[in-house]
Amino acid sequence: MSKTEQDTPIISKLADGCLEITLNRPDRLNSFNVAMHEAMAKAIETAKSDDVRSVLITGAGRGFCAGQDLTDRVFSEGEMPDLGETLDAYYNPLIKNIRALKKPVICAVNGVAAGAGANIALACDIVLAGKSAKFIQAFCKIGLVPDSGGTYMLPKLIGEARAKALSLLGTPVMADQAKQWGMIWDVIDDDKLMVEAREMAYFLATQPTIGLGLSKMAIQAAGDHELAEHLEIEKQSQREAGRSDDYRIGVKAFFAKQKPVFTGK
Ligand code: T3D
Repeated sequence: MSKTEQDTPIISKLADGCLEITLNRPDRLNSFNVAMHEAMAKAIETAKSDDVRSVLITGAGRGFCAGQDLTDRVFSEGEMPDLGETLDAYYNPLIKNIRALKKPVICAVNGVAAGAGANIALACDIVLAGKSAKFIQAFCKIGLVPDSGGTYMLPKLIGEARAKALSLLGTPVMADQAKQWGMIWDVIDDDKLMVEAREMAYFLATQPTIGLGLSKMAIQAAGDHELAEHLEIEKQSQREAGRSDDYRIGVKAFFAKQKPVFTGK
């Protein structure tokens, strides 16, 4: 890591259509302060560009992210914080942006993911975790409520019973358990996590981006509609995908028995 990178709370690198975003405050387990939020917002803006066809989010050092930096939350007697302001300004836009990116977002959880850190990971499309990683809804330990989409995603992913127990007890969930419950996609040996996560992210950056983005959006919208209404959404999505260059490229390559070279258009 260069000297400049050491001093920057978010490292973002674009190569071959894949934007790799590294949370980089390892001494504080990559917890979020304002500077890191602002740098993250910039990285997510970059992710919206058509040049970016997949995104990989990970953390530097031994942790993924410990949520809010609590050193910024030591209040003087009588001071009454409005934590809704931070959610409005930073956490909520981040989660909405990750979900709205019309391209795959992979999260490589390289260590502990606590508080908002856990829920930022769960907002991503494909979550890979290192064997030693764990997920902690740490909010209850400090009198708060799971945010960053935690109370929305957890019941969807693992059901209400587990979501409530994790949120009320703050029990850590190890990577293997998270996979078994369907909270994440896969568990990888710690020393192979980044190799496999990059392999997946770079592969996805070569795939038909429009179709993948539409698939992501349709799946995310599924819970909001009746079947008939949702079939309409699929129809519209298929219409749009069918007009993409990559659809034509895919069909042509199929009949030519060749590997398709998708363009993301
Ligand atoms: O406030 C708002 O704006 C509302 C939004 C809230 C969103 C939230 O995320 S609230 C929840 C905040 N996060 C937490 O409550 C988690 C706090 N951290 C922990 O519980 C533990 O650190 C972990 C379970 C994550 C990891 O434990 P362990 O034993 O592996 O590491 P450690 O020794 O506790 O932490 C290592 C260092 O990181 C340590 O610093 P030191 O003693 O070496 O100088 C520790 O203080 C620091 N650290 C860890 N988490 C945070 C942190 N520093 C600031 N803020 C943190 N969240």
